[in-house]
Amino acid sequence: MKLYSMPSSGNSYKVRLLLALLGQEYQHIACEAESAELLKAKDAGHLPLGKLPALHLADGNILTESGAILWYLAQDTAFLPQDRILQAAVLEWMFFEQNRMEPVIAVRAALRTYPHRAAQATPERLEELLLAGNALFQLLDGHLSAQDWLVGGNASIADIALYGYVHSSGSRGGYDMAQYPAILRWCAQIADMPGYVTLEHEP
Ligand SMILES: N[C@@H](CCC(=O)N[C@@H](CS)C(=O)NCC(=O)O)C(=O)O
Repeated sequence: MKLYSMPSSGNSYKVRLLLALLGQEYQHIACEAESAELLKAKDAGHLPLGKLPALHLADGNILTESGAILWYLAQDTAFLPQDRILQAAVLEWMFFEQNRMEPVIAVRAALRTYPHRAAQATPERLEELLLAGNALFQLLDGHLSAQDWLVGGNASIADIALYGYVHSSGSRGGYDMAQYPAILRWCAQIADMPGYVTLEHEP
C-alpha cells in the first residue's frame, strides 16, 4: 500500500495512526500543504478527489476521504464492531466529526498555524471558532464522562477519527483543554495504545 498524506493534517494523521496501531506496513508519500510534492501528486492524478489522504491499494484501487479509508482498514479488526447498531454509532461519530467538528476545530488550528491561511485569521473569526469549538468539546466531554470510549467497550475508528484533530486542539487550536477532563483522559488512553504514533511521527 502507498499512502499520500499531509504530515501536518489531522485527516491524514487519522489514517497514519490506524495503520500504525494495526501494525500495517506501507509506503508513505509526504505532501505538505503548498509543497511541490502536493502539486506533483495532483498533476499525476494520484489524488482522485484532489485531497489528501489517498490510499493506493496493491490491486490498483485508490481510496480517498479519511473516514472511508479508516472504514476499509478497520474491517475484521477490533476497531470496527460487528454489531449493526454499534457500526451505525461509529458512523454517527465519524459524520459528526466531519460535519460539525472538523470545520470548526481544524479550521481554527489551520488559521493559527499555516502561514498561507494567516490572512483569514481575523480576531472575529478566531473568536467565533473558539465559541463553536468549546460548545462541541462540552458535548464530547459529557459523552466521554459517561464511558471510556466513544462506542462500545473498546477503541474504534470513531475514536481515531475524532482524535485526529481533538488531541492537538490545545497546542494548535488554542483551546483551553484543561476544561475537559474526560477528553484529556480519553486522549491519554489513545496515546497509551500499543503501536501509537504522534502526528509528527514520520512513517
Ligand atoms: N474530508 C476529507 C478532507 C480532506 C482534506 O481537506 N485534505 C486537505 C488537508 S486536511 C488537503 O488535501 N489539502 C490540500 C489541498 O486542498 O490542496 C478527508 O477527511 O479526507
